[in-house]
Amino acid sequence: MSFKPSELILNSDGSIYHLNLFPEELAPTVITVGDPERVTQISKLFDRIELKKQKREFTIHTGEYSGKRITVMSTGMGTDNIDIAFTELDALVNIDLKKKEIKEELTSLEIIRIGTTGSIRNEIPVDSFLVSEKAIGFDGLMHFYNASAFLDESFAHAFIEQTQWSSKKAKPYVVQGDQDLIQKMSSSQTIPGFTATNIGFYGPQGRVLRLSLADEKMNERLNKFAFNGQVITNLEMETSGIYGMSKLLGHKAVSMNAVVANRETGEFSKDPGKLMENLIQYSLEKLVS
Ligand code: R1P
Ligand code: URA
Repeated sequence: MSFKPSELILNSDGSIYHLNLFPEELAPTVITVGDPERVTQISKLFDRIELKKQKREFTIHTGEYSGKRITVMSTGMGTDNIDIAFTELDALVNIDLKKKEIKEELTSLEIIRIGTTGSIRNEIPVDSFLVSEKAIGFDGLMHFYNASAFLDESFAHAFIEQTQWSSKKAKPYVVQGDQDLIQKMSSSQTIPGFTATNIGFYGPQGRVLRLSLADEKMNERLNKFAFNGQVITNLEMETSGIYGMSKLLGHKAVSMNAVVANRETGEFSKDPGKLMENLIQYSLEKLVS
């Protein structure tokens, strides 16, 4: 089967539509970050940089760190961008862009998100590192795909019941990260977490500035929720999409979080820049260890 031009979209030079990249420009290990400026913060630690590209929110550098070829790219904020970024990353390795056909032999990428998060638990303080073992997505992305084979339905069901989740919102979905990669990136310096991903930073994460919330008790209910001994630890905006798209496409993913805020204590990191710098250094070292 050959893809129609409207489905697999290429730029006039033959690169993939949004990422603006050619297959040979992508490394087998990909670090994704929300903030385009974080790409430079990471690639400046590389021993060499072979490529720099930028289109929309996607800033992409490919280079080498301690002998490992790595692509670092920004996705901007939210799982809507993750759908685009991950579909095109996969197309770069698993679709022959010239023949417009799926390759017979598929390649699995190693993908590491390095991002910020807000803890919803007293015992997970600001300035700590959290590795997401699982994610619960409130974003609905997985419901557009045939993902039933790996979504944890009993967990999602328990969550809906316990939190009285409104049916006006997308049905939550529960998905795991890659166990091997999680293990590789974890240590005594990291806290294991169960991450909730939502579609916004303010109302969707229970923040009130000038607008009142549809459910003022949402964060309290998230905090109280427990199933099979597991509790939700933190809130951010990409991990469920990253884990879901990776499972669908056959890639390995882990989400590394710098805890910049604690929603229980009301604290925010006094030096989020340094915290991120430390998480980047930690993650790069773990990746090549
Ligand atoms: C919100 O401030 C952003 O920060 C977190 C959230 O997931 C969202 O993208 O991640 P990044 O620091 O990677 O952007
Ligand atoms: N990123 C988020 O999405 N939420 C927070 O509270 C902090 C960082």
